[in-house]
Amino acid sequence: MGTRRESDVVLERKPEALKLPPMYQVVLLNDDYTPMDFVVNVLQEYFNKDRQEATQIMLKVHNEGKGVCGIFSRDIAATKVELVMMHAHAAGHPLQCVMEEV
Ligand code: TYC
Repeated sequence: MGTRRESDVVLERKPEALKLPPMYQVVLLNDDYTPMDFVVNVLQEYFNKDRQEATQIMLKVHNEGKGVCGIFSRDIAATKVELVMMHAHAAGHPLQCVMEEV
C-alpha cells in the first residue's frame, strides 16, 4: 500500500483460460492466370458471398494483390484454404489461398 515505486510495478498477464482464441482471415492472392469468373465462383461457393460482393472482392484482389474472403477460427480457416486450393488446382488454376492470424 502507499506510494508505488517504479520497482513495484508488475505487468499482469491475462489468465490463459480467459483469452479469446486467435482468429484467422482467409486471403486470396492475385495471379495472372486464374479466370475472374472462377474466383467469383470460389467466393460464392466457399465463402457464402452473393455475386455482387464476390465480384467486388475478386476485383480488389486483382487490383491490389490480395483480399480477405472471411474471418474464422483456426480449424475452419485451414479447411477453407485446403478446399479452395484443391478445387483450384484440380481445375488447373494457380490460385493461391492463405490464412493469416488477425
Ligand atoms: N488476375 C486474374 C486475371 O486477370 C484474376 C484473379 C483475381 C486471379 C483474383 C486470382 O485471386 C485472384 N484473370
